[in-house]
Amino acid sequence: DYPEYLNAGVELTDVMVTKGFGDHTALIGNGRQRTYKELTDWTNRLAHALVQDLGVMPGNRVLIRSANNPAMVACWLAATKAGAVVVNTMPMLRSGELAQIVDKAEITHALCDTRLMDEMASCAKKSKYLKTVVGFDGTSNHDAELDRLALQKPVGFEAVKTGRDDVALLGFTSGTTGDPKATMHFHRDLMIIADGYGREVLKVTPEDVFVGSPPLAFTFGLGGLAVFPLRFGATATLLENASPPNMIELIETYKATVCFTAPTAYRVMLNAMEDGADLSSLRAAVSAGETLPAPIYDEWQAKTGKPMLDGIGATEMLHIFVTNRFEDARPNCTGRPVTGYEARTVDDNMQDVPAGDIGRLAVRGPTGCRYLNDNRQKKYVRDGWNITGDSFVRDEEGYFHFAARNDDMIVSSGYNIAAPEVEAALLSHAAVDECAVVGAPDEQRGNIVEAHVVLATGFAASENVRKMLQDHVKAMIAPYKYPRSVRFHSALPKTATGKIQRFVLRELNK
Ligand code: 3SK
Repeated sequence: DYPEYLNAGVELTDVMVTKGFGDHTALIGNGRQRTYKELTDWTNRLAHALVQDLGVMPGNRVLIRSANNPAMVACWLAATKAGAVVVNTMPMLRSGELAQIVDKAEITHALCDTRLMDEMASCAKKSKYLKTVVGFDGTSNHDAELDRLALQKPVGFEAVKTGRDDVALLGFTSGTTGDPKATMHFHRDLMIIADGYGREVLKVTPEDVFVGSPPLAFTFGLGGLAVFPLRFGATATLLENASPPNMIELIETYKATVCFTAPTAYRVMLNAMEDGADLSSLRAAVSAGETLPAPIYDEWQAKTGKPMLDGIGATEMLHIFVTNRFEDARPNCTGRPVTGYEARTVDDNMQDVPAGDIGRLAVRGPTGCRYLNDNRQKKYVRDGWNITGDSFVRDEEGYFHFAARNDDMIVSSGYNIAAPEVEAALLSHAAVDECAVVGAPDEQRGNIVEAHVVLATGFAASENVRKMLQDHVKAMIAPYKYPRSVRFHSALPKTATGKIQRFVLRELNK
């Protein structure tokens, strides 16, 4: 029931001022705080500059390149107000990766933090689409071309009257396979994730202060660190380098109440609590992007008295669609669908598998899944259901339990072994800080279970430690699942969004 004409940029700024939040702090970052009124004026001036000086027209695809900071949020909102279709990108992308996005999305304009201009400029030089690249000052000192243009403009801007089903955003999947897909999201989708997950599950209020690590370029971050806070008059804190110590500092300084990050960061925070870090202001700890190991869930509950909210989302669906809730969160459980979404576990023929069996997770809901110009649509969307890359078990009560990424099932001597189960067993040993389990080719068994382990401080790689971990797994779960191969690393390869790149580990055996 959203109005026929809806502009998400306006909803998250001007409308919030009209609702009385003008003097409330909207964004904190790079040493500055902005109220909703200041953010509204800032985005309106920027929108004028985009339209008048850069010639942005409704429907143009505008790329934004930045780390998480208030200026990036302002550019995103301004381009949205101008009716553009925005593609937010991560700062670490190189010109070749930017070129893939520019070509796929037919980007005409790029707004780039001046500190990240080199790769953008070299991408633009070779592009047949991208004609306008303009710098903005990510440090919020208004000391770049786009800022100077904006400063000359009035604070009132008549936003483009976009339809609620006009495309506002293209989300690129992280592209670990090297062939990224873009998913289209409408103006109304941005409202739906806030009014669904944000309102129903997180119960956001204007008193909330958000903190977190996912990049705004990843829709997990855009929702958690911009859309949810701004929709409800709350405050978002933004970190260009969201290491756990930096997040802890923000939580302590601003008494943050809601945190969005991945399990590995929560593990570091739990350790920091032992050394006196005060995270008592947090009322919601949202974990997604990776499976949440039960020991982290349990320790968080024990130390804070509150459950962690594990959830699964997808760029395809814009945000989280199955989640635990405060009222009935459980360890080793991802919960139930967010209102408005339906989830099933299916076999290869789209038939429901019985409760208790592993099946492929399929989801249907109002925010997806629509790929841009991609014939993989028919592979990943069947009968209106998006087939995710994950296998889950649905229990009798309708709760979903993660089993494995579809490529994380290891078939060894005819046994189906879910790699995350072995990972959970390893993680329950004090010697293991992080681990990833993959299948390694083996002549006799087809595959063997191979564990890649980062040891905790105080433990060193040795034959004894290897044997100790193997025995530990044999004692925890069916012995045939133990890792016949254990390899030690100082760090595991990860994507920009913090997901362990298991394919890189698999490559080690090729
Ligand atoms: O689970 C994820 O990877 C995800 C992706 C996009 C948006 C939200 C989430 C949690």
